[in-house]
Amino acid sequence: MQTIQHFINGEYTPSASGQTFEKRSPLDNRLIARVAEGGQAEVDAAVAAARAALRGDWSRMSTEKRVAMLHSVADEITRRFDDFVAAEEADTGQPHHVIAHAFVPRGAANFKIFADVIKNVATEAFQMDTPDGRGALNYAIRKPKGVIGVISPWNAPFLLMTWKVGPALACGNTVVVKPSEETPATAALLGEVMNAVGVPKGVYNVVHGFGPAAAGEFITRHDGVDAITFTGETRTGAAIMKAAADGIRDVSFELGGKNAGIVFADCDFDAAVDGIFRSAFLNTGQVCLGTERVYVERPLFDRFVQALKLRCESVKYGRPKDAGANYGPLISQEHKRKVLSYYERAVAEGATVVTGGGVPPLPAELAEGAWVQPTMWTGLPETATVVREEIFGPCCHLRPFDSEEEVLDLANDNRYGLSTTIWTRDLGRAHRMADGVEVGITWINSWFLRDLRTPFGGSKQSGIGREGGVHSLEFYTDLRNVCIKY
Ligand code: NAD
Ligand code: 6OD
Repeated sequence: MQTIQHFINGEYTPSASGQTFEKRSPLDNRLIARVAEGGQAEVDAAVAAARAALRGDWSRMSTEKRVAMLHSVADEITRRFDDFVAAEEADTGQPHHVIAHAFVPRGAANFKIFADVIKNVATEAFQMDTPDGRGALNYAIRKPKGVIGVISPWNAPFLLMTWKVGPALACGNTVVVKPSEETPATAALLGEVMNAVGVPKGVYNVVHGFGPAAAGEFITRHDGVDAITFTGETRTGAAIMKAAADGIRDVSFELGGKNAGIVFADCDFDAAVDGIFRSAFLNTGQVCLGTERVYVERPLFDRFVQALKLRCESVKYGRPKDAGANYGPLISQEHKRKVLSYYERAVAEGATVVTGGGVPPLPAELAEGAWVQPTMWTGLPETATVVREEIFGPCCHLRPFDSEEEVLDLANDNRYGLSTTIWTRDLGRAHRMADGVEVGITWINSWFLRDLRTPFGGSKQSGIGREGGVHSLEFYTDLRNVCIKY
């Protein structure tokens, strides 16, 4: 069994109290690690290390050297690729191909893209008239914001944590990371990478532990933390915003979603079935950008439901590296209970269960894992709980529609506004729909296709701010104006 420690000031360390918590495998509920449980003492130590590093070698390092160092971080992640894949597989139980082809390579890319952004970005300048006719020049400079608290979730742990750490470090900040208690492994492993490539001590710190009244909250309330970037549930975002308000700390939030998939009758049918299947069931439905509400134009509805059902019923359950396995467990027993309670609620509220709805039959060695079936419902009104609330599991409700106007109203009738995937061959309609949906990210005839230079974030209650490319600089730097009188 593994022991996972904090990474503070360049060193792996246990908690001062000696306290640990259990990490169990989602595959079979086996105990796989004991993780140091951080409290105020560890957060204080990590913040002190991060503040000291801000004044040390890190702040004196030229941009060119910092950029080169972040490229080295990415290269070292690639060199240690198998270790990162194994760590993520152990924490999440997701299929090898998802982790190896999508999640871990993004961890490396998250350092490279922001290193390149910072190398190439310009700032604005304005020449102005003055009463004496001589004029003045204004120009803006960007400085690191300081110590950034990074609080990340469990669903794509390495991708989502590095998506924040990459730009934070590229902009010259230092970080204190609190990974999800469900997925501590890759954040810990990244400490080895930082040391291997010579990132100064204290630049990257990790404190493991829980959220409310624990390490997570202590970071958000710490006077030595200048800003908080958070990915997770909308409810948690509200709690963090309250904590950050006391210190007037800036926040960047990527929050929940209840995303609509919209399929028009003129779509490429096979591509749409495949796209909606991936968007609803990849990572066992634990993707913030995933689709839990599917609207299909009426002439296609029955055929579409049958085709998606077939895909759901042909998933292969298994361990990450089992031959052919393409479907993993949920992250934990707690999340399994939550998702199954929504499955029961759907039936209680009158859903027709097209497929799934429970726990799959599994070999004895997986029986204790956090497995649930991919599930499809039809027949519910838009007011039903499973149509309104984010479930974050492998399930979706499907409903027919008759017009663009109707489906736009249906799609927008939700407090969330993260993403939409729209399937049509009509270019004009694609543009009209993209213009009308109230979300931060729209995909047409695709899903989760990412160009890391683009603005990424949620509208309505799905987030605050945009990250990606130069947009990340708005949060991770302090933009200051200098006015020079001629
Ligand atoms: P969560 O909000 O429960 O936890 C996220 C992190 O916050 C964890 O590290 C947790 O320990 C910490 N935390 C919890 N309470 C806290 C508090 N009071 N103060 C400080 N930290 C606290 O989310 P989760 O269950 O880990 O992740 C799933 C959620 O994340 C879903 O709602 C999903 O939509 C969302 N998500 C959003 C995006 C996005 O880009 N918009 C991406 C991934 C996940
Ligand atoms: O691609 C990204 O940058 C990103 N933040 C993805 C989020 C996935 C949510 O589960």
